[in-house]
Amino acid sequence: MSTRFAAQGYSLPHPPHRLPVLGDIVGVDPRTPIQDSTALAARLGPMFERQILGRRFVFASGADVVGELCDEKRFEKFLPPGVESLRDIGADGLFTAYNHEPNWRRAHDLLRPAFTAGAMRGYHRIMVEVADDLIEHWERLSRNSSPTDVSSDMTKLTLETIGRTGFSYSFDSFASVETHPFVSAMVGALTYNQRRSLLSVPAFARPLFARSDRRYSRNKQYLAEVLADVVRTRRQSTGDFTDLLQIMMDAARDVDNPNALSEANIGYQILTFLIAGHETTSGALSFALYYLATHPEVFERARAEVDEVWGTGSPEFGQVPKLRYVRRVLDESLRLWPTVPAFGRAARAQTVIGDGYRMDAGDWAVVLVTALHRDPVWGDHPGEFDPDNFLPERIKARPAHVYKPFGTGERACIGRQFAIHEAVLVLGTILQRFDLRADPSYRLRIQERLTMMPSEFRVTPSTRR
Ligand code: MNH
Repeated sequence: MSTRFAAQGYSLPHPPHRLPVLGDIVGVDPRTPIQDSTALAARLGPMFERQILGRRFVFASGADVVGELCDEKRFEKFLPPGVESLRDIGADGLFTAYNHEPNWRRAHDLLRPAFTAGAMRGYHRIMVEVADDLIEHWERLSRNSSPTDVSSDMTKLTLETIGRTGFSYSFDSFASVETHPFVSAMVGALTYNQRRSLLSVPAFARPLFARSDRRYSRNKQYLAEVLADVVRTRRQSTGDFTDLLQIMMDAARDVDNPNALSEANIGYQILTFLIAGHETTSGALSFALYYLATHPEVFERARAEVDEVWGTGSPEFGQVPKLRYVRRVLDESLRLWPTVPAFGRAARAQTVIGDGYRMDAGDWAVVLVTALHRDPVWGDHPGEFDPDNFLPERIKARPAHVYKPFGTGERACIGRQFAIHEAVLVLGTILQRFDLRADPSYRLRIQERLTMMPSEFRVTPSTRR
């Protein structure tokens, strides 16, 4: 029996009966597991089993079965191997905590107030400042007609935003052409853990991996240094802070606070937020910009809305959610490329789902969100980009639980409002200021790391006259 699953209080999964099974595929490409499984879902149906390097996975992607898996009374969050492996970095931080770990509830209750719709008001000014840094950067590019890598710039922007809003800590991302070393260390560490979770290397073969093991230690060490610097910087500062870090530090000092977190756990939360708070939004912005740059009629309509609602000035807080069409562009981009492309669900007790699949207590399935978002409920051409899929009447006409970019239930994304406010603000700002030219021969390619990102998608921004 595998101890990693035992840690979540479960035995090894017994996949439901009568599922289409695809035997171990020799040529599993570790670079594209999500895209390959999404293609398989279209062939194999709403629920199927796949062996990946000797390990069984049950994938669910049909609207009906996913609807059932999202029933919180019968199912709960599960950490599939690729996510569980990230516990080496995130431990019992919010994202990677097991449901039964007390620090999950503590941190959730402690930080939840910092993520309400009202709390976004407090982040707005900083988000505008960071968007201004992007404008400055893109105006320089515009003067030289230089193309720029969109995912790389969006990563700078979102890392800056979570750093400054959550921790009053700047990475000075725009000061350098290069991606900040925090990002490379993070991507390296996450990828290493995920690959390692799929490929169980026997001890005798471990020396073959000595180099990547060493690189991993270095990356982990670097993440720990950034973490220490975030905390040290705060301890050395005077002034009134109200950010996530301060909420956690104040609670830790308050002996009466039932949600006080230990110093170690605060560290895991910091890393969790620095990672979860930027990588996902960066991908979402990059995909939205890809669709805007390649769909002129959508671009014009979105820009007309920005001109009408914002005019030429910097937006007030309340003007951001008024960009209804820009929001639909974002929603539709996250439909086609949900940047967190899968999440795990486990049965709380024995149950039957779909047309007679039995799941015992602890059996788990991976919801393949990319495939769910291409279910026939999305129409005859689910692969096509159409922001009007998110017109209110169309949303109402679809069943619940067919759109899940932010997960589901109690363990759904705590940063959803944050991400949406930031992304709509930034897309609006770009539409307001720049024309975008993409290489017409570019075909969307996707890099799968913890999340999905467009790969090598470049635009040349030019300042609007
Ligand atoms: Mn986020 C959980 C997607 C932005 C912080 N996030 C999740 C989950 C999904 C998700 C899906 C649930 C995963 C699971 O069930 O295993 N998150 C996104 C997407 C975006 C996003 C697609 C942007 C777009 N997330 C953000 C931002 C923050 C954040 C921004 C922080 C500022 N997310 C989290 C945290 C969790 C989470 C923390 C874990 C919540 C919990 O389990 O209590």
